[in-house]
Amino acid sequence: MKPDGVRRGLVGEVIARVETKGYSIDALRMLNADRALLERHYAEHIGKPFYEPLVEFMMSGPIVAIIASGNRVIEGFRSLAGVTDPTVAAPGTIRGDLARDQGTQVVQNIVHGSDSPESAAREIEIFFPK
Ligand code: DAT
Ligand code: MG
Repeated sequence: MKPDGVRRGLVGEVIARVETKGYSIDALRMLNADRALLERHYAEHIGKPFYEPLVEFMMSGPIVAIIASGNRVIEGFRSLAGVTDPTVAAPGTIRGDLARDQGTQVVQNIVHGSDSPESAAREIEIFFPK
């Protein structure tokens, strides 16, 4: 969960959607991400025009890192989340129901979701270091 979701009191709502879908919540951690952590997390976006606003936004308040599990959970969570742009994310999705364009340089869209088993493993290591 990104800072906008936490600020708006939507942590419970998002977790409920994940649990209601049938996935398990295996770990939860609230934290304030720093630049070094976000540089690792968003390495693929370094150099893009929205990278710096994205990092600033992600440092603007606490976030909640969650490990969820279940068959095809990566695909299933991305479906629950909806597409990146909340204006066009389908109603019924987290982004479609709970977010909108705020006129900011970076899209504020409540949640991040890993996009492959490899990125999930990498991101779990970043947010839940051994
Ligand atoms: P997603 O979060 O749907 O996986 P992404 O990995 O392409 O999307 O981008 C990461 C975040 O960066 C995204 O949630 C919001 C922001 N973002 C992506 N593309 C953007 C754009 N064209 N303009 C502004 N912000 C953008
Ligand atoms: Mg992504």
